[in-house]
Amino acid sequence: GQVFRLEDYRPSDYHIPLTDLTFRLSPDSTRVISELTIERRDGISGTPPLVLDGDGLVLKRVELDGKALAPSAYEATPESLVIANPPAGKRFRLLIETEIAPSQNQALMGLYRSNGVYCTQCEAEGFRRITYFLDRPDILSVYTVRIEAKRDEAPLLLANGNPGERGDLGDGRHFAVWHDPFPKPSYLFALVAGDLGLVSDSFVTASGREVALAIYVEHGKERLATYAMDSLKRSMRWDEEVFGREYDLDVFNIVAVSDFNMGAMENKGLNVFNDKYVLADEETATDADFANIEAIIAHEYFHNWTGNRITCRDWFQLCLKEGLTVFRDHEFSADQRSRAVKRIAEVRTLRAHQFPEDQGPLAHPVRPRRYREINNFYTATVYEKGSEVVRMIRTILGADMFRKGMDLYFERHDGDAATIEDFLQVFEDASGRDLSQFALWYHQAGTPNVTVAASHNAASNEFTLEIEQSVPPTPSESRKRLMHIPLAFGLVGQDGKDIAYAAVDGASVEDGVIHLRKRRHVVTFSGVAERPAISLNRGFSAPITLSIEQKPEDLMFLARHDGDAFSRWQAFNTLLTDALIAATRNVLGGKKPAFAKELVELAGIIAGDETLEHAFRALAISLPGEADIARDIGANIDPDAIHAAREALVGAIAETNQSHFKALYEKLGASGSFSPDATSAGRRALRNVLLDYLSILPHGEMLAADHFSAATNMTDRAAALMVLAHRHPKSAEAVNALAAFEEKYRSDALVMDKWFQIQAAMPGQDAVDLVRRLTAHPAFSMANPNRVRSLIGTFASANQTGFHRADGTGYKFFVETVLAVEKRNPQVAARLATALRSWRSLEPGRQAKAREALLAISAAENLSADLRDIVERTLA
Ligand code: HT7
Ligand code: ZN
Repeated sequence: GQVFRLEDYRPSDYHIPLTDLTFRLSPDSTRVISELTIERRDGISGTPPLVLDGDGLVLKRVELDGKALAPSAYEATPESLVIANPPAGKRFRLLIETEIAPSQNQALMGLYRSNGVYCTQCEAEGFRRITYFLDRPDILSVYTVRIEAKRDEAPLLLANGNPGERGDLGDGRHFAVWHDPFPKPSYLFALVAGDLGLVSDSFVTASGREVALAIYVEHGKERLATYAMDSLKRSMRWDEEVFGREYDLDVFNIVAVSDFNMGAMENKGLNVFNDKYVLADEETATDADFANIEAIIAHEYFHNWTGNRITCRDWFQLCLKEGLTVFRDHEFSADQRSRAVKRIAEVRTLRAHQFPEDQGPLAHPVRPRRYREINNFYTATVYEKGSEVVRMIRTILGADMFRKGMDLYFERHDGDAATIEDFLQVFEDASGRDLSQFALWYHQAGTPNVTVAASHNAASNEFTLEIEQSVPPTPSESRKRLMHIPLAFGLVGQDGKDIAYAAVDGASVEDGVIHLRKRRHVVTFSGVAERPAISLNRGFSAPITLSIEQKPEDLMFLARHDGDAFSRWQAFNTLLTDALIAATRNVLGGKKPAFAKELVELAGIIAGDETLEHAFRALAISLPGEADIARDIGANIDPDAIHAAREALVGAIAETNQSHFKALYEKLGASGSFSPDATSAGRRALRNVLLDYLSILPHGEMLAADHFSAATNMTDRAAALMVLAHRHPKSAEAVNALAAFEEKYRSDALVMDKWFQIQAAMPGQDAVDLVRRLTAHPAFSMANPNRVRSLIGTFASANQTGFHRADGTGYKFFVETVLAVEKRNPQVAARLATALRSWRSLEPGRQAKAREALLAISAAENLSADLRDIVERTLA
């Protein structure tokens, strides 16, 4: 396939200042009439050919300046429309009529139907599946859209911008016109037409303008959009208060659809959402679902300024909008909830998804330099590491200077299709600082490692850190340059307080941050009388791995006393990880895993520490997952040994803290009335982690069954079901609970996704047969991305022992399924296939079988560009 390169970027010869679209909607044959005002770019000499992008299009008519174009004057294929000799004048009008079949569109890109609702998804290159266009993000156009449809089939007609004229067409058809005054790229185009229920509200902006808010959902589900609406209003206020950004249209519409390739889409004034991230009540959604809804509603809303008003010059700049918008939604959630707990959750996600990407064959810079399939670059690196890079800019500049830089960005680039260079420049200009070395975070792939050795000289009252940075090689980047790494730190004294030091030598240290720029720094703090415990990378100030020899007693101390909540969590997590790695070694050596008494007792102390938030305690005592342990072991992975080691530690902690945990579990008791707020959710989280521990003890299945039947919300019910299914799969309690859940929720697709997920993650040999059987369940469908991700995606990415079964049957099933999904939806299939990206870390037997599976996919006939790209890079 074709390779696209950053250095090949050229501005287009033509612009499209105005785009007028008419849609005559019909499921099998929709007509799209596009009337474009086209302008030659200043400075272009002659009349270069006009080459418009298409994808699977059928051309019906083409006119130039009101006259039919002679067949010899253009060349149309499904993939392009070329006009060899456009008019010599500066401006001309081109009319293009295409025919498309939304009902046949299973890839869910372009115009398709979800549950009878017409909807669109145009990012990244879906607009070219609707009409021929300069389908690239630097072509900004003002759109006017007229939609015509049968009134009974589609009483609701929506597009971007503000509503205009509407009326009857006779014949049972009607029309509506929408106008979006803000020039936008084609990827932000959207249209929705169907019969949907409405939740409406309004918002008055800081400058006093009233905005009509609407969320459209399936009829009868309006009540379930309450939390989403509340999240939207809080997001709008927050962006005014924290970034000085106001909303700019008269209306803001959100539509929830049940077939969607990703989470949601920020189309100007008309966000389209996967209904999973809109619909929630306590009966059907977990606390995690509520938190996700809040975060994704905010994320898409924040795109209005970071993505829409200022968009990307080309797709290499994707992180310009995505990394920045993730940073903004992280900050929003931190302000709405507990900042410390939010930060820990972010870091866990980054390590679980981005670190394996950065450390495997699919590694790429936050701003990639080449791609074959842009859909495969909506990655954890672009999004999550992209957000970490913005966070580091704030750490380096400080909050005030960062805000000045952001203000300058909005002022200077409003209406632009911008680049990462533009973004970095505003911070340099606002602060006067040089960010050229820092810019490597955008350009260089791989997770930097920082090695630290500490020593204390009691005679001279000096404390010294020897720090070294290295960046491991990644595909096509064997030699790496030195990075600017902002390392937040504290020296913690015996009273638990940070020690003040007199002076520093060897690196620049500002406001508790060591700025590493060289390969090696020897940093000496003077005036340090007692040996401190060193707390490093506080708040996870840089997305790195740290290698530091720390005494277990120092980590124990930091786990109790570090003034930085993130580092306190990290200290205990490091102790748990070290213990689990040692236990895995024991299992592999045929020995029984053993754990330090102090460690298992400390879990009990943290669980009961009333000075800490419940949610923090829940996170702290949750053991690293099997995939986390595998990642930290790094090579020669045997998932069965890891599973056995982890279960042994669960057992050891549960036994030692049995009565304490039981009392705490009782005390936390079932709640009264439900609230999705962070404090209530934290209480439930702690109680459910305690249930997980207690369930491993004798009669644990009975406790879990009681928890299941007493549950008054989905958080508790799903937690109990998971404990039963994973820890006591053969028990009557598990069988009954799974059946009861299925019976109760069989007609609620989003709740059934939880039922699929729980079973897909059941550890052990039997999972593959179970998952295969479940693909025939009436609630499952290979055509729906949410179902596929819940059952197949969970099995492949969250079931270490089941998927990586030593005999390779997990992989065989995976190959069949990925290829079946690919026939309909290449994008979803390609994403599924990334589950094998860490195959080289497996032990040799599994490694060989995983490789065979990847080869089997790559040998399949008519492989899509999406899947081929992932599989070939994974094998390379
Ligand atoms: N910007 C949106 C990305 C997206 C997307 C990309 C490719 C294919 C389908 C898609 N749906 C949404 C989502 C976001 O980051 O806000
Ligand atoms: Zn986004």
